[in-house]
Amino acid sequence: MIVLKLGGSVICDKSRPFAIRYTVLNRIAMEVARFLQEEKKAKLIIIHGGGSFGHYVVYEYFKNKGVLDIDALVTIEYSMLELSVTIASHMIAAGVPVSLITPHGIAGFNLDNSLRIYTEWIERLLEIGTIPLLYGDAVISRNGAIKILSGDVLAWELAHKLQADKLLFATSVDGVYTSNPERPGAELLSVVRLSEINKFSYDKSSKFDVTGGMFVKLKEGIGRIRPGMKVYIFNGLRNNEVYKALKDKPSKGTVIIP
Ligand code: IP8
Repeated sequence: MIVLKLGGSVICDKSRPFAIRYTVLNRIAMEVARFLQEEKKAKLIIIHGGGSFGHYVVYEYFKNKGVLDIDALVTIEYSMLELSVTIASHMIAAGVPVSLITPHGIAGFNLDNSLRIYTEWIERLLEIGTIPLLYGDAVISRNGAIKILSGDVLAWELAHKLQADKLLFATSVDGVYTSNPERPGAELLSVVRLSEINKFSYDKSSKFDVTGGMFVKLKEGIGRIRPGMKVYIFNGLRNNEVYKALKDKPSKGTVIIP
């Protein structure tokens, strides 16, 4: 089974609120469709990030109110659902039979901050041949606190719990760099060992990013990666790269190992 996480900065222009990159989305939908035509038995889950929808709304609530209240919860949920419906419609139009699942209905946090996801119906949906589509969302914890569940965390957790063979992170950069890739001297790493990630220094990926960008993507793998799970971080803005990663042949990128 494969878990594919489409980064929010791949499907959206994160420098502008509510801006979807329709051309990229179309292309990726076609690449996934091509893969599924070739690999008819493949089991795939797609997860997408908050892009300039979720991150922007959370950022605005924090800026104006300092906390996430019920109004924030339902507005974040709604804006993420809007983004996801657009992604679902492009996928379905390309022939990718996605089944859209709202994460706040099946996931939340325990009091110790561990994530709890009800996965039974995701597994059934996979078995009958649909492609479950989920996303980073606003969820609640057992004491009613409102929290942001990053799509990266969701991707790692589902890959771990459902024993995925492959976890693919399509991002807007070529992989993991030694520091923020916009800084001079940052070098692309072909392999990253999760036990060594504290060596790197990262800034947030953009002004609106509320879940921590690349560092969180890596950190959340600790304890969730298992030997034999192939984990790639690659550039989903490059043509055919999602297809190639699905086929196990990304042309450039970073392999993550325990
Ligand atoms: O972009 C964040 O998901 P991510 C989701 O995968 C929200 O970290 C609601 C900001």
